[in-house]
Amino acid sequence: MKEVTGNFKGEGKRVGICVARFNEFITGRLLAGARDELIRHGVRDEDIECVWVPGSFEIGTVAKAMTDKGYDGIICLGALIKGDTPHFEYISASLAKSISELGTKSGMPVIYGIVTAETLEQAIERAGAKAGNRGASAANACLEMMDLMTKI
Ligand code: DLZ
Repeated sequence: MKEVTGNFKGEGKRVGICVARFNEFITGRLLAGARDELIRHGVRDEDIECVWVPGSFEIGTVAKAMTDKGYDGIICLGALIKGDTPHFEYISASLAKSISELGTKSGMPVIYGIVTAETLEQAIERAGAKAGNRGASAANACLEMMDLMTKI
């Protein structure tokens, strides 16, 4: 049986990161985690481009515009924290759908690195504390997918 797998090799790759400024206390840490992971796997810092958007709601629009800018992969980073408004429900469902559609329509890796949390404490846990760093794991998925897409 022939198996096709992606390796975590970032040499020569260009990566675009679309990150939400809302909840920047969390998203700044996701960005740091993603950047560190990409660099440790061979992506050059100058080949990483980060575009800040106001909030997670805007990620889909900007990530779409980024799909034809010559990146090998795009990572979307945001933090949706459940509050007293229904924003969380509206945005989280539509964002997951639009990021997934961007990947299927463009044929390039578009990675979902959105923290969805009930509380600020939960979000902190996923931004570099006891539950890891969602930005770093999104970068890993991006590295694997960028390599995989060159093989299939
Ligand atoms: C308005 C809003 C709220 C209440 N909560 C969040 C959130 O938890 N995470 C996030 O990334 N953005 C939030 N926003 C901002 C919206 O995503 C958007 O930027 C504004 O509604 C402007 O369109």
